[in-house]
Order: sequence, then structure tokens, then C-alpha cells
Amino acid sequence: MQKLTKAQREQWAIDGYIRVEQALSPEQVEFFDAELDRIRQLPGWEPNPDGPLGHYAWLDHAVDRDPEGFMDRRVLLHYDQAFLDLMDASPVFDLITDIMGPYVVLSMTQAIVRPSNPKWPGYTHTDGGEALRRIRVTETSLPLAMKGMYLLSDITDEDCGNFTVFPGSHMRPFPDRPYPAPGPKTPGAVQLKGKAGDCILFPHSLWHGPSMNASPRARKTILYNYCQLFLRTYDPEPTPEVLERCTPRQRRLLGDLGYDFRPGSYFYAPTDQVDVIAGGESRESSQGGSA
Ligand SMILES: O=C(O)CCC(=O)C(=O)O
Repeated sequence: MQKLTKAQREQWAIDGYIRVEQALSPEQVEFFDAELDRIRQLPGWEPNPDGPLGHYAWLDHAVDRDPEGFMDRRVLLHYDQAFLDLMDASPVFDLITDIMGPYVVLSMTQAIVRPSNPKWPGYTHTDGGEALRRIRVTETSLPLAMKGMYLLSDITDEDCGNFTVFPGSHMRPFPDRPYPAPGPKTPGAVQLKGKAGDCILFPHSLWHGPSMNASPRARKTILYNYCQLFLRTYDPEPTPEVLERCTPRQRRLLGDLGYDFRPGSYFYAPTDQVDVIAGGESRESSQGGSA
């Protein structure tokens, strides 16, 4: 499995993010781009304006059905095999396990479309809610949780809905306050650029968020979150239909330990965890060839 280069390891430790160039092929970018247009017409989990902060509601379709409009769709795996296979695709998953170790689960899948709108200023936050933002692990610690954000749009300028980070903020106290709230224009913020197909990796504890999108086009991304096995996932348990289509490694990443829950499960890993995460059987050999 691929490992971080020395330069990537250094940037991860100091800045708190790395950009993996062309993690998706142009064909994959085209496919997922079209999938985002398709799935916004389908039922799914979308932000719930009436619910508590960060909670989602099951809607018949995205509120905005225009492919260039806003969408924040959660729980993607059932929409196509390609979403499922992205969870442990090389090189991103290799790098994720190099960073997090083998005791990991997939904790969330998400597709976000940021429409053209120069009036929307963007925002800045950490991931994982109120408690996780108060925890900063040390320089040599494995992260508790991290994310891979795949760009489906070229971001070659600033204010194009850029993913914006405060480098090093995963390691130090940060002005976590409602007013004046830190934002993408606060000194120290860096608007990242990249090409469609690149993937940005960062821990939940890094202060980050989208910039405004003053470009004429929507910015599209898909995001896969991973956390240590003993933490909770954002997404609900996968359905049997999804699990049936998984390799052993994918099932493990979705929390299937290979036995029913018993006290101690997830805090202590199955004995084959390291082998399963390192690769193990393919879907063909485990399920008689039905991909
Ligand atoms: O750039 C975006 O659309 C938001 C991404 C983000 O903030 C996140 O994944 O938590």
C-alpha cells in the first residue's frame, strides 16, 4: 500500500493537510460529476433547517433540483457501486491508513455542491461537533478522525468555493467564538487550489470551510470521513443490500466485525483486523464473483 512521502508527512504534521493530485481519473471525475446531478433528483439525507445544528432530514430530492444549485447530500453508498468502491480506493485509502493506522471505520459519506453566489461569504469550523473541536491530539498522535475531500471541479483561482484552511490550527488554540467569528477572510486563512480529481486530506480538528464562490460555476465535491474504530460514525448502519455488495475490507470499514456485537466490540478489534484492512480477499474471491 502507498505511504506518505517525507514531504507529505511533514506537511501533514505542520500544516494539517495534504493534497493528493489526481486521486481520481478524468473518467471518474466525469462519472461522479454526473452522479451528483442524478442523485439530487432522488430521495436522500439533506440538511434539516428545522432540526438541531448539524442534523439531516430525509427528503424526496434536494431542495434545489438545478445541477448548479446548492446540495449537501449525506449517505451515498447505495446510489452506485462506484461510491462504495471509493471508500477504500487507492491511493487515498492507503494514505489514510498510513496516517490513522489499521483500526479505522468509514464514518460518513457526503456530496456538496456550492453554487455560484458572491453574496455568500463561506464559513469556518472544525468537524465532529461541539466536543471533538475541544480535543487537539499531540504532534505524534494518530488523528481521531479525518476526511478525504475529492474535488470534482477545477479550482484555479481564489473565491471559487475554495476549500479554505488555517494551516496548523489542528495543533493550537483557535478563536472559537461567535463574534467576530473566524471566516475564510480572517488573516491566516489559505484558500486551497486544485484540479478536478485531486483529494485534500485533513483531520477533523483543522479549522476549515468553504470560501465564497464568486465564479460563474458551481463547485462540486465528494467527501469520505474515517474515524478510529472506537468512535461513533455519523452515518446510520449500512443496509443489508449495501453490505452484500462489499468486499470483506469494505464490510469491516462499515463496522461489520464478522460477529455479533458483544461488550468490548469496537474498543478491541477482531484478530484479523490488520490483515483485512491491509487488503485481504477481493469481492470476487469472497462472494463468488458477483461484483
Ligand atoms: O468546502 C466545503 O464545501 C465544505 C467542506 C467542509 O467544510 C467539511 O467537509 O467539513
